[in-house]
Amino acid sequence: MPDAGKGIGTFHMPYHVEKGGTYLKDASVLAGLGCIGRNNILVTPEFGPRVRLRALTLDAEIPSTGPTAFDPCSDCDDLCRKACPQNSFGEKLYHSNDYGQEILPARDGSFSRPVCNGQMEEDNTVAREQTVEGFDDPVKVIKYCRNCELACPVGKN
Ligand code: B12
Ligand code: SF4
Ligand code: SF4
Repeated sequence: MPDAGKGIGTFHMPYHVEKGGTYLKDASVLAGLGCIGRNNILVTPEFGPRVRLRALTLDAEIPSTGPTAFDPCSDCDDLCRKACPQNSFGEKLYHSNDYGQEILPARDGSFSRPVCNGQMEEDNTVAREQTVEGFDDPVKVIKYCRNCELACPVGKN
């Protein structure tokens, strides 16, 4: 609920899109934080794709910065895609005509959500319990694939 009478109200933004959350990458591009790379995630000039996004809804009108011209992918040899263990970008699955818009996943419509998700399921299966600082008992630590993120050279320096 908005915090009425105490300045600008805030609303909790659910994380998942199907529960009322927003498309965080698209919102970030529109807010001028970076661009969607050929790895289908937000690439920022400062940290490359190695960022995690959260949103808070404010009860206020704030003008959007708008997208920037930042585009590191135009001079890159697709290091992100080559690092994918599942070849999630191997086939063009989305076409502008079918999708009703020019903006497509991974720019050219080649990102396969089920194929990438298969890697996440594999990562879950091989995860083992480990002793972790701050926890009394061993906990299951899942090391989800981040190859398309970690292979990107942007922001590494
Ligand atoms: C569901 C989900 C998944 C699913 C499906 C992914 C998908 N693309 O659909 C699975 C489990 C496979 C997944 C995998 C990963 N995910 Co994920 N995922 C999400 C979640 C919850 C929703 C994404 C979604 O449904 N998008 C809608 C679909 C239709 O769109 P899309 O495929 O992303 O394509 C759009 C963009 O490409 C965009 N676009 C393309 N060009 C342009 C240009 C402009 C100008 C604009 C405005 C938009 C735009 O338009 C397309 C159509 O809308 C978000 C959190 C959130 N609430 O946003 C995190 C999120 C996207 N995931 C994230 C991450 C890090 C990952 C992984 C690296 C796994 C990991 N180790 O964490 C992989 C990377 C996969 C990849 N290369 O895309 C981060 C990305 C951070 C970043 N730097 O952008 C997010 C934002 C979570 C977070 N809290 O930060 N994910
Ligand atoms: S590795 Fe290259 S093509 Fe992939 S997101 Fe980074 S700059 Fe773009
Ligand atoms: S998270 Fe791993 S499996 Fe999914 S697209 Fe990136 S590199 Fe491929």
